Amino acid sequence: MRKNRERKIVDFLSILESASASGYVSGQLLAKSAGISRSAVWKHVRQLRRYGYGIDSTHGLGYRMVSRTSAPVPWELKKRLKTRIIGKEIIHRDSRDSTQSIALAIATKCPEADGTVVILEHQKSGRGRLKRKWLSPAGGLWLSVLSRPRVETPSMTVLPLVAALAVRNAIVDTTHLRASLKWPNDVMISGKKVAGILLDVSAEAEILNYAVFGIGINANVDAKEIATKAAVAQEITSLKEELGHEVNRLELAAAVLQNLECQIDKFVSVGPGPIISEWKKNTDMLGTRISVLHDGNEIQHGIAADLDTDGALIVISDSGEKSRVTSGDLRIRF
Ligand code: BT5
Repeated sequence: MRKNRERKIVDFLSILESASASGYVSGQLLAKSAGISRSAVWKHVRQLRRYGYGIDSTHGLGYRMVSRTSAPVPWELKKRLKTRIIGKEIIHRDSRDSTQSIALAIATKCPEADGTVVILEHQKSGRGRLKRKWLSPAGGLWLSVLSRPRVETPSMTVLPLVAALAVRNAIVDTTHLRASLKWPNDVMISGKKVAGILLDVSAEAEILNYAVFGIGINANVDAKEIATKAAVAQEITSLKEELGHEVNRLELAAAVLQNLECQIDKFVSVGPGPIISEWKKNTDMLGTRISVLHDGNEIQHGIAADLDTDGALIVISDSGEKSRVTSGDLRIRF
């Protein structure tokens, strides 16, 4: 039903687009070319405007498309993707609870589904790690990707780093901002968090069944407003604030999906080595003093010395003792 509606709007869009190339097109002609009624033309125009297309309507002249959308709608996103698996199926909705719960439901219900992408314009109950809330107003890029990479369970711990690296690279490709990585799953700009990754996995015996990568990027949102509404534990920012103008979320989403597939493929074919070394090249935190927090309480501090081959953080305490940290949050100490 929904697929059918989407098909109709995409067909209408291509008719309007090609007619607009030579000026205004009358409602009557549009109706005739699309095989729909005049009132259906008006409904389609209203729908396309809601999706972010600029359509001018002038009495006596008709309609003309004046600008394309920058929203990550499936038909535009698919045109930009050169991926093999990720994004073959894209679900885009205005508002639901969380992209992660939708993608998880698909993962359990449809064992053949692989590469499915779920995007919401607004999440009513966005999730962070450890049952934390993730505020997700309109303007952000909130998406989940269902993936079934052939990896063995011991190397699963590297998956959050795979995704964080892909998101960092996508932000750099799209905005040219200087984005860096913070262990375990944050993307930072000027010391402030701009994006976070949530990973849910299911595994049987030694084999990963599926992974759902939840990706939240503060794209065109007001970070200060988010910070006052949520109990944010660290300074946050948005791409809009760092750039001084809005980012094209459609191009950003395409870059995220493209980079994610590329990093997953690399991980599956050559293992964690290249991921770990690229991650280390793109972080500012190695060599700095950090505190490791669990539930907001400091449990350890020292120098963030290195990243182990499984993605664990190696910390050297003041007394020179080396230890591995496999979970928690970090606070950089100055
Ligand atoms: C994360 O959690 O960083 C993972 C966030 C994943 C969100 C995506 S959106 C699409 C998908 N669907 C979901 O329901 N979730 C995923 P965590 O490491 O727990 O970070 C939470 C902390 O990040 C907060 O305490 C804040 O300090 C900070 N933060 C930054 N931007 C935020 C935002 N928009 N909302 C809430 N907290 C934010």
